[in-house]
Amino acid sequence: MHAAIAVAHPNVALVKYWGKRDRVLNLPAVGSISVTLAGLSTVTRVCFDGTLERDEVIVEGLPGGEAGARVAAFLDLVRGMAGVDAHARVESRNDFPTGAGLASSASAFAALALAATRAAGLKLSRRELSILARRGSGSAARSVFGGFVEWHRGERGDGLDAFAEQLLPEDAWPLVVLVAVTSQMPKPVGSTEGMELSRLTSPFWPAWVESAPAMLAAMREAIAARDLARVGELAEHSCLAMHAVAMSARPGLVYWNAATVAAMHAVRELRRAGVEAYFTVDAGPQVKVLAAPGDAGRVREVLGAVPGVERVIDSGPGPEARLYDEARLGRT
Ligand code: 2P0
Repeated sequence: MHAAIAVAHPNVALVKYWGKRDRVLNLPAVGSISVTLAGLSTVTRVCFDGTLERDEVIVEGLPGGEAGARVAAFLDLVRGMAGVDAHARVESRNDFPTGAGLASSASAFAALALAATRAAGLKLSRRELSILARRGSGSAARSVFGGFVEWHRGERGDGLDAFAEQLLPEDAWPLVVLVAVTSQMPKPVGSTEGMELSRLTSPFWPAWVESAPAMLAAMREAIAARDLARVGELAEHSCLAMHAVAMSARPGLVYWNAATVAAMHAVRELRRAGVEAYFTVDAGPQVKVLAAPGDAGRVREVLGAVPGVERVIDSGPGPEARLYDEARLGRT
C-alpha cells in the first residue's frame, strides 16, 4: 500500500477563466490570473491498494457519488502515467463549511493531483502537476501554486503549454480577501456547463476572447506594481465582463441574487467613502472583496450588514499545494 496526503487551497480569479478551447484536455479559451486563498483548505489522502476491486471515494466522510466517477477518471490518468494497476481509496475533506458556496474543485483536484502522484510513486515538477490538475478541473491548475498565479491559455493542441505559474509569492503583498456568503444553495448551472453554453450562444463571446490578452497584460503589470486600485479596477471589469457573457447566453445565466448585487453596491459605496475595496464574483452568488489589511475591519463590518449576507469569511493570499506529513494527522 502506498499512501500520501496533500493539502491545497481554493483560489479566486482576478482575471476570469470562462470557456474552453478543448473540452477533453480542459484547455482554456482565455488565460486567467488568480490569488490562492489562505485558511480555506482541502485535505486529501490517496492510498493505492492492490486488494481493492474498485476506486473508493469518500468526501466529507461519505461516498463521493457523482464526484466519485470524476475522481476515478482522474486516477486513471495517474495510473497511466505511473504504470500502476491498483485501485485507490481516496478520502477528502474541506476545512471550510460545506454548503458555504466555496466547495471548490480547484483545491480538490490540486490536492488530489499531488497526493495521487506521490502515492503512485511519481515526483512531478510543479509545471507537470499544474498540467495534470487541469485535467480534473481547469481552475485546479492555478491552486497548485501559492500567491498570485497566472494560468496560460497555451496554443498547443496537446495542452503542454497550458500550465500555471506563480507571478508573486503569497508573502510579497499583504492583502485581505473577504468572502461574503449570500446563499448556501447549490447553483442551478455548474461552471463547466455554463461556460460551454456561453461559448456556443453568447453574441459577446468573440469580444470576451479578443479582449483577454490585454486584460491579462494589464493585470500582470498591476500585480507586479502591487497597485491595489489598478488590480481592483481590472478585477471588477473582468468579473462584470464574464457575467455579461454568461447573462447573454441562451438561456441567460444569472448567478447573482439580490444580496450579491447589494454587496457589490456596498463595495462601491465604501470606495466613495475613501476605502479601497473591490469586488469579484465567480459562477455563484458569493462576493469576494479585495482590500488592504488596514481596511479589513471596516469592510467586514459593511459587508456583514448587507441584507442577505449570511457570514463573512476572512482570507488572503495563501500557499501552494503541498504534502502533509501523515504522522501529524495521527495516521500510521
Ligand atoms: C475562474 N471559474 O477563473 C472562473 C470564474 C468560475 C468563474 O474556474 O470545467 O470548476 O472544471 O474546468 O475550474 C470554475 O470553473 O471549471 C472557474 P472546469 P472550473 O475561477
